[in-house]
Amino acid sequence: MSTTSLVSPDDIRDRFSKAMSAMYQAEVPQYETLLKLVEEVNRETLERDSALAERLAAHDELNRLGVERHGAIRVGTAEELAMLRRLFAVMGMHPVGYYDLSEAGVPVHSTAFRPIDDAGLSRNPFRVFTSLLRLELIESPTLRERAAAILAERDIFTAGARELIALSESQGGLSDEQADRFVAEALETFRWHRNATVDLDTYEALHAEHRLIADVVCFRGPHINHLTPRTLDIDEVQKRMPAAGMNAKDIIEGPPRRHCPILLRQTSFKALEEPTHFKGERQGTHTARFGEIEQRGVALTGKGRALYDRLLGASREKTQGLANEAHQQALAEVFAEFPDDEATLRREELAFFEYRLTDAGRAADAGHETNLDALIAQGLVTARPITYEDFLPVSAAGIFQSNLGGAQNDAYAGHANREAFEAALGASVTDELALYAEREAASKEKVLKRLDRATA
Ligand code: OOG
Ligand code: NI
Repeated sequence: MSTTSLVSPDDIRDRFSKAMSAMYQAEVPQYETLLKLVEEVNRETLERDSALAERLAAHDELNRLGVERHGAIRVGTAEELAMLRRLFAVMGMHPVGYYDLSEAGVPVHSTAFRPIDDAGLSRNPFRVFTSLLRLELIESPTLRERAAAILAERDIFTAGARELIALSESQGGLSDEQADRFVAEALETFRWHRNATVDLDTYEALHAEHRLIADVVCFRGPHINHLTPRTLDIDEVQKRMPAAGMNAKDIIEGPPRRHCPILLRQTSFKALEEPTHFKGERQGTHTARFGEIEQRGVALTGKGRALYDRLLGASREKTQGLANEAHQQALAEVFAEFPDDEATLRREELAFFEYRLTDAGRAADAGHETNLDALIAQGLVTARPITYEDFLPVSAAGIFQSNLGGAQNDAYAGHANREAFEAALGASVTDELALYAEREAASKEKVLKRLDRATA
């Protein structure tokens, strides 16, 4: 087969993320309401703040804003995780980052499947936060074995999905028609099933150990548990959620509101109680699915991240038990120590930037200047913040907990095990910091090379 007839993985991901969003809107009508609210606030924000609109347009962020989102799933076995890795690879999504949630009392560890190159990110940055249940952390051997036996019986992939994944691997991609079939088949894995695979007693026993275990073990597949559009003003969306009929999470996770946004701020509407049919003709309910919103800022370097982690830790006591507004206020006071202008963030190497030549830079025939600060001062080069494309473990734990009724088990803590996760995945996860650093370094090199040629 000639390669020209294959569609790009970016294109398949774009189709898949749209199909997933349509499915979730049909399954969870509140998510549709959330999308409308986010669109409305984004529109108002861009109208009010033309500088922001111009910046986003110049950074190719405006065109992806409407399609940008992430989702999350939870799987039960190494085989499921390894197959998902192959499924996501068809769409140009690769495992980035390792997140240990045991630290926060949730018995999972996770990665994010996402595009990694610039072109893929700007086309559609769809990411899926994927967690693997850690049965080994369940204390009761009977319950552990019962859960493992139930999981061993299910196949979360359709035969069609398995075939198309293998086909994509052997021919190096999919044709247009195969891609459409792949999207339809892959979607089946993430669909909600109102029929549990177990009886109510089993469900309740697993639920009593941890609500998340029941969520992963008792259903036919890893239903998508939320989708998350990107907002330009998370404080405003949080404020408007109740009037739109949504039960908003108590506080916004992540850093406070800032002039130069950093990393990621997130909030959600709480999971809905949904009627569920159990074996033995028993009716019950299950609470798992919710909607989330996120506001993204610049990616931080290791140094910036250490400062973020330290300040977040320092804020914990001061924000404990506060309602969102007071919480944000207290957080902002602690974060006053974090520089809030692009020049300082760059100079102190707290955040990652991408360097580009300005029009003047492209026309330059000035000397052999290699100092980027000097080139910026001369107006030949600009530095723009690189958007953070990943997740935050403390925030993720907050999102998990608010949707698990605050369930937390401290006995799970202290069990980070990246090697075990990678063994289950069948691959190593890419270090997210290295990706941003490479992008920054490559942009620097390109700019200096161009100037060097211009001045040679
Ligand atoms: C995942 C929660 C984490 C995020 O945005 O940090 C997450 C889950 O509840 O399965 O999605
Ligand atoms: Ni999320």
